Amino acid sequence: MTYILPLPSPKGDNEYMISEIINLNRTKKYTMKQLLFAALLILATSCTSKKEETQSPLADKNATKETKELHQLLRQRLTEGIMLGHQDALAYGIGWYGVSGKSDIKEVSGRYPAVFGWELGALERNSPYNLDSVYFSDMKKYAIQVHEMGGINTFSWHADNIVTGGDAWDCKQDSVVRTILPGGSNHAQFLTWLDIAADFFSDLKDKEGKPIPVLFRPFHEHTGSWFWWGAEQCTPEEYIQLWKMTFDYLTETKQINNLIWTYSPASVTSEEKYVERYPGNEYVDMLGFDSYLYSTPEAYMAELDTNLIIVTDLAKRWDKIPTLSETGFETIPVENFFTGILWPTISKYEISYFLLWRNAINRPDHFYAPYPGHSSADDFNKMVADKRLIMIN
Ligand code: BMA
Repeated sequence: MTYILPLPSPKGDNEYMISEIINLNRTKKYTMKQLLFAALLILATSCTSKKEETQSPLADKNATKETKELHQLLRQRLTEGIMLGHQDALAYGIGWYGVSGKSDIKEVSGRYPAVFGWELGALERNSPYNLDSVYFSDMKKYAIQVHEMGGINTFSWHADNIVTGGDAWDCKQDSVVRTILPGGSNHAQFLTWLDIAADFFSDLKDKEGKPIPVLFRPFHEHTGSWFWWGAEQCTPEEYIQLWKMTFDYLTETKQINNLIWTYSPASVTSEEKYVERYPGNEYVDMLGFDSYLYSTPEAYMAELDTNLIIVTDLAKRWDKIPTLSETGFETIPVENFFTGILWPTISKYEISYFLLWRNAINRPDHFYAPYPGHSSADDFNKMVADKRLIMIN
């Protein structure tokens, strides 16, 4: 005897998964045995998904309620649009530094970015300000301000080379990571650096004294070889150990449970390369990559496509959140960069945000967002008029 099985309504991934497994279609006929098997499978899968729903979707199983809520918001926003981000947006811009409420993007468009990038480099040496001259005391205030206005903070960390005392770009020798890992000569000292970072993160509190949830993007662009944690500076195993050690130390030993962990290699050419140094789904929440226009628009667009396909595919499979964690074209020397190159490429994908790098006050030709009077300002405003682009009023 055969039965016609109706196609499940396209709701959850579960149903898609089941339909893939039992190869359903509207007209195919099934035997009683096949139907029983399918029913059992549906039952088993729905039990699993119920169990998963009650568990934290975050890598940090002790993530605070607010961190889980931010994660949920990030997930939901994926279907609504893409958030615009800018590094150091409130700290300085072209021709100004530390003016309360000011932001180059706000000056140009009338709105703030939705994502604000901040940089921790130099925190580890107890400097009062970071390597881009932003006082950490101010950075904390900005991050709290961002949270209060409904924005999202993300932190990178160009930490110094612990072996030479040089900066993050000091790659003269290739054993820095090894010396930091357990048993290594700099392990204990590196943990004191993590203590300092933990203190910083635990100072980010809202008015009620609750920790503000933020994205953390350590050891980024590691598929390149320009930082001491880069591809030629350590093995994949060492990198993975470095990440896991940092994660475990901050989340467990230091109980810093307000971080959403963002994996962010430089752009790659294949999924295999993307995952080669991936610490694992239990250690990561967001899948990002950094990509800049360095050569031709065509090459950049192709690079974006390749990597956006990789992160969105993996994110679907692994239930992670995809993002373009850094991007831009230094000095924006073409007038249609935003509407002719960047936005048409990235808006084809469901990604969380894209972050334009900083408008440096200390390096004249180092800026990635327009400022009033810049030739790309009109083009930028055309881009941000798209309803799928999310900013803050
Ligand atoms: C780089 C440059 C540097 C800066 C560093 C950390 O991309 O912008 O000038 O010090 O990031 O923010």
